[in-house]
This record gives sequence, structure tokens and C-alpha cells, in this order.
Amino acid sequence: MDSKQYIALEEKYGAHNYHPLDVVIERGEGVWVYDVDGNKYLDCLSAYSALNQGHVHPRILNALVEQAKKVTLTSRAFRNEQLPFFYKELSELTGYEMSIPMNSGAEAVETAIKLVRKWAYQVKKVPYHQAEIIVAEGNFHGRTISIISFSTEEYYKKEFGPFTPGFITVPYGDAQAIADAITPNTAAIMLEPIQGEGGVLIPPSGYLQEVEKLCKENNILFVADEIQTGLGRTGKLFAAHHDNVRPDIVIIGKALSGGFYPVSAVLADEPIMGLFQPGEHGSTFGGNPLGAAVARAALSVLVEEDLIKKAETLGNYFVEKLKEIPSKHVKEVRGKGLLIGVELNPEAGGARRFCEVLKENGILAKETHDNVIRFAPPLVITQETIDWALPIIRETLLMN
Ligand code: IF1
Repeated sequence: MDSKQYIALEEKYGAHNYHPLDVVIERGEGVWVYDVDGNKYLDCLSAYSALNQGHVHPRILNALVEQAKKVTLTSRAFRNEQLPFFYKELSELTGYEMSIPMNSGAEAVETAIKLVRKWAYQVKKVPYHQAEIIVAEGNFHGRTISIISFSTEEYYKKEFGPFTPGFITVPYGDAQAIADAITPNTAAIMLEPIQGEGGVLIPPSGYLQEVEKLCKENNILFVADEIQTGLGRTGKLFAAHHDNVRPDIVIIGKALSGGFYPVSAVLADEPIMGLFQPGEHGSTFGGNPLGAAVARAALSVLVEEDLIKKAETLGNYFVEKLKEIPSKHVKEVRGKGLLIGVELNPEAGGARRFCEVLKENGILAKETHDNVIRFAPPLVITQETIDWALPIIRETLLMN
């Protein structure tokens, strides 16, 4: 079978909720993927930063296989011998006292929302069912009904109402707008430290610190969605660390499992995380021993291979070299670590056509928001590989 036949099958039997590039991947290793027609590509998307450790990392694979042979799922009706170490190692790495394990990113965001509301009623004494959470325009936190309720992207929500109330939207990067939106019922401010889907938007420097200050002054929780930006992607463990802020609640997912398996978590200290009581929240698969074993290996790879530092140095290098490309199409190159966006001018005809050409030349990248090409390779990439990619990217950006 060639890729055309795979694509035909998929289009016939699968929901059409995506518009993928037509490359049918069969195998991955490190930063490389191979398609069913025998072509090799550099993965510059990393499954939206879920593959920080690279494809099929041998140590994570080994953890998965070995744990799968022992026990995969116990449910939380019983305890398992992996979860305690997952909790402990995650706490030691991140500096948060406690965590709660989930599966998808959206589930962890929902979990954080529940935790924030619980805190509002128990601790801040907001009247029941009046808690407000301030969120940013252009946010992306997932696809559940409650989460799309506060999306500002028409297309994500238009035909999916009615929506969950309790969310107030303010412009991203504007601390004064947050100050103006605060009421006695404000429970939290939830933000991405860099908006990934929004187009790799980096807020003005000082913004996150001002948000933190507003939260402290007004007895409000600061929630950072680090699902995409966290775990080394931007050259720090968390993107919030660039601004020396410590959010009250941090949400992680994606690279927490090195791309093997959905594992997400919400982190907080005991006075907040300790509020959940038995029966108030849970998930059949959340905290299962297979996921816990995989996540433990994924975290140890981040640390032992010094991937956070690599993201910083190679990211700086990559951005500098991209900036040197004299393309009339490029409006701005921006990024932190290996989360890089190349924004094209509106006249460039959209980022998609550039991604199609990159694909033909062995590089997989994805457009976001029509005019931004995102480059976010696995953090295990080397400078030699970046140097291999640069002329191809250069040629592509220099086309008409
Ligand atoms: C898709 C985007 C990226 C996220 C942040 C929560 C979630 C995500 C900051 C939800 C997920 C993904 C989902 C994926 C595409 C992708 C994406 F373009 F849509 F926005 F990365 F930029 N918070 N982002 O980025 O996590 O439930 O998916 O595990 O296909 O929808 P999830």
C-alpha cells in the first residue's frame, strides 16, 4: 500500500476533524520520522511539543515494555507501586508539594478549574457557584465544552454551545486589563506563559510578574497552562521561570510521557491540592502504573540528557539563523528555546503552502493561525541537524 491508499481509507472511515499534511508516518526515531513510501523527514512539530525527548526514546520504551509486562492498570480503587514515585519525583523536579495525575491536557485543565473553584468556595469564601476565572484572548487550553466555552476562536465553538459560565476574557499581555476585570469573586487567572496555538505569542516582559503581583494582592490563584511550554521546551523547566514567577498551579501534559502515552498532571502546594477530598475528582486511567512508569522515565531523560539546557542553546542558535534568512515573506521570527514561530506577511499566501514545500524537502512543520510556521523539533536535536535543515528552510522561505 502507498500513502494514497492509507489516506483514502482514513478519509472514508474516520471523522474529518483534521486537515493533516499528507504524509503517512510509519516509524520514528529521535528527531526523524519515516513514511510508508520510504521517505525520511525531520520532525519539526514534535506532536505539538509532546515529543521533547524524541521519538521512541529507548529508555522510555524500556520503561513502557517492562511495566506493561507487570501490571498496566489498577484503577485508583487500589494503590499501585509506581504512583508514589511518580508523585515524589515530579515534586522534587518541579518544587511543587503535590500533584494530581490525569491523561489528556484538556482533562488536566478541567481538573485545575475544579481545584480553583473548590479553593474559591473553601478558602476565599466566594459565594457558591459565583467563582470567576480570568482567561486571555487567543488562549488554547483544549477541546472540552467548558474549555471551549472561554475560547475566543469562533471556529472552535460556534456550533458547540451552550457553554459553561464563569470565565472572563481579557486581552493577552495586558496586566491592566486583568486588574480592571478583578472582582471579589475572582478565583484565578489562567494563562499560557507563551501562547502556542495563538501563534507562539510571547507576552511583553514583566507581564507575568505583574500578573503574579495582582494575584497576591487580590487573593487570586495564578494558574499557568504549561502543557505545551513546560518540561524544557522553552529552555527552562517551565516557561514561567524565564520571568522568575512561581504560579500557584501549573498544568502539564504532552512531554510528561515523552509522547508514548497520554499523561498529564496538575501541580500545586498542599494548601491548594490538599482541598480535593475522596470522590470529588478522578479518572479510570489517571495515575495508572503504566503511565506513571513512562512519565518517570520521560522526566529522568529530560534531566539526565540535559535537554532543558539544549533547548536554550540550540533554540537561540536556530532563531538567530532563521533571522538571517532575507525573505520578503517573513514578518517576524520569534521564540523561546525550541518553541519558534516564523510569522509571514499577510501577502505571503499563508503558511500552509510553505509547510507543503518543506514536507516535499524532508521537513515536517505545521502552520498555526494561517500565517505562522511553527518550528519545535524534539529537544534531542543536534546543531548538525539544524545546520542540515537551515538551507532547506532558507530555500523554502525564499521562493515566490
Ligand atoms: C489538537 C493547537 C498546539 C495546549 C495547551 C492544553 C492543551 C493543548 C497550551 C490540550 C493542546 C494541542 C492539541 C492539538 C493541537 C495542539 C495545539 F494548535 F491546537 F493549539 F499544541 F498548539 N493546553 N494543544 O497546547 O491538551 O487535551 O490535546 O492533550 O490536535 O487539538 P490535549
